[in-house]
Amino acid sequence: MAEQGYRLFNEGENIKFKTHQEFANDVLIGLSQPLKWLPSKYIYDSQGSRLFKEIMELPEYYLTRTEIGILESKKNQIAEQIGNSEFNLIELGCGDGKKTKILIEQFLKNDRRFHFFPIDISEDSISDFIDCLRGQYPDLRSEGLVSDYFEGLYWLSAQNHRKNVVLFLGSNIGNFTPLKAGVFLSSLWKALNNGDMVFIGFDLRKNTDMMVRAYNDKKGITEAFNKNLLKRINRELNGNFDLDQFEFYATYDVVEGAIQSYLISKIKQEVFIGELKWLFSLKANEPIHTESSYKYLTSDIEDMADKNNFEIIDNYFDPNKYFVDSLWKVVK
Ligand code: AVJ
Repeated sequence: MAEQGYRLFNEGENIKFKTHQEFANDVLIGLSQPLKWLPSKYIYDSQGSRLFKEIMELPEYYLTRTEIGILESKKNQIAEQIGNSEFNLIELGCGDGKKTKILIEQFLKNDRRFHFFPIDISEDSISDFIDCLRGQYPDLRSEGLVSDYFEGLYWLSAQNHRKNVVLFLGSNIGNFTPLKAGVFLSSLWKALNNGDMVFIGFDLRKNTDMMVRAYNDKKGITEAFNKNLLKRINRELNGNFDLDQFEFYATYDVVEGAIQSYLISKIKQEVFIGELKWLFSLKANEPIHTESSYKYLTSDIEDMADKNNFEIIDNYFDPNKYFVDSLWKVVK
């Protein structure tokens, strides 16, 4: 196992250069469309991740608090459903770890034999997360994988034949369009073995006001979080966006079942992106789409599991049915 507690994939390849080129490319493509858009995954640089941590603590942002409540009250049941054999606990993306720690502590308490592998493309996030876990749980066997989700999963399956339990918490799946969520789930199924499990968090459809408020907090943290996309383009691609000339707007699309977030140009303006040597125009009141956060019906979740050959083992709801953590088994 690597000394520093994590394993780097793509060694020899310049991953930072590649990520930078992809960012430049995606910005050029997105902002060239008739309906301009930017991929939300680029919000999460160090500043964006810090802002997201603040969002998780906001009174309006019910998601994190609700999921923590579910994990706290169902952790015993969840541990039982996962079964008694030795397993790999794999987390896709490392959040702040608060939720993961609830499960890890439960498994340690029950003397379960497991190895923890967080997978994330950011070396800094993995390194911080592993340091924190090793400090807090000296008995935990853990190794971070700095890689693409699927690259990490395939590597793990080739390393050992333990059962895999994959965590994808926080309704992170909600950033994918239904089409992309389908591609993601079928890739996940392919990368796993018969009997492996996935544990996925879904934010459920509910009162529209409550959902809209969660993405329009009073302190303006969500606005800063979305605007971080422009800030990042300014810093990394030498852009000259004036953040004050954009209005943040997040609305619930009842038909799509998604919160759609936008940055709307307040004025007719031109923006120059130095690295792309590109000057482009925005009309007054023209939107840039920055994020979709899908909300689900329980029937959507059943359909997604069904379609992709997963069997639902159990659904863990909070008392208000705001959120669900769904435990699925791979059927091959
Ligand atoms: C991390 C994707 C689950 O969509 O609710 C929070 C991100 N965006 N506030 C979400 C987010 C605005 C969040 N996810």
